[in-house]
Amino acid sequence: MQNDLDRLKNAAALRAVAEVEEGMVVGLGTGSTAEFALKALAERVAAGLKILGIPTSQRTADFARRHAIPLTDFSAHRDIDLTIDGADQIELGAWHLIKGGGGALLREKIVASASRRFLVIADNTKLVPHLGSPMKLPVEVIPFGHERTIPRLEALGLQPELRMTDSRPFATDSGNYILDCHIDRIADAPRLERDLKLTVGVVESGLFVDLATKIIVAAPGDVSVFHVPRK
Ligand code: A5P
Repeated sequence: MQNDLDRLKNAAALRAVAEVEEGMVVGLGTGSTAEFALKALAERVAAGLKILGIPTSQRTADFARRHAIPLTDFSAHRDIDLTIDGADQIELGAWHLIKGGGGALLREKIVASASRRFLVIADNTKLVPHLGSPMKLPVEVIPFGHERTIPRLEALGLQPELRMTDSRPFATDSGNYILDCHIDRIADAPRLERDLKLTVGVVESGLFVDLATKIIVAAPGDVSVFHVPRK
């Protein structure tokens, strides 16, 4: 049974999957919204559509295999035609994103950056005037010396907290840790992204700046599509 939020996620997902065409290499996102897109894509594949998917996480790879979506990787295809993924927050107007609530931000960013078109799908609760609290910014860090990375992030105005699962640090698909960083309001996302990229110990941040090319947001009774020109 779908609840109201699921219906919105599904509506956004269906709108995005309608853009997938025969022969495409498709980036497959991670998370509950992306899984609605995977199910819709699987139905089109079962009906004869020929595509190849590049998953953004082990979880998505497993889901895609269970739903008979054929997979490929960067050794065979360096460029992705179109990627469909969710987001934790979407900044209205600037269209920067926070991603990584599911811990897949590193592969998600590699896949999004390799994509000609990056479609972000969400329900309208994800749309915010400014990125930041109450959503924390996930930052993937190397486990070695992460205790030293924490104060470097604090110096950038963040309040990092090591993500835990079953009383142990959460490990990403690449074996790294996640620091979930509280910040009241991200006033300048491109600058924070640059600062994070220059921080020793940081692998990747969950800030997705100037990556989305289309934002699809479902609200009750209405799906809005925002086109974002690439800079
Ligand atoms: C996974 O790491 C995330 O970037 C997800 O895309 C994001 O957390 C959105 O997930 P939901 O669609 O489950 O809200």
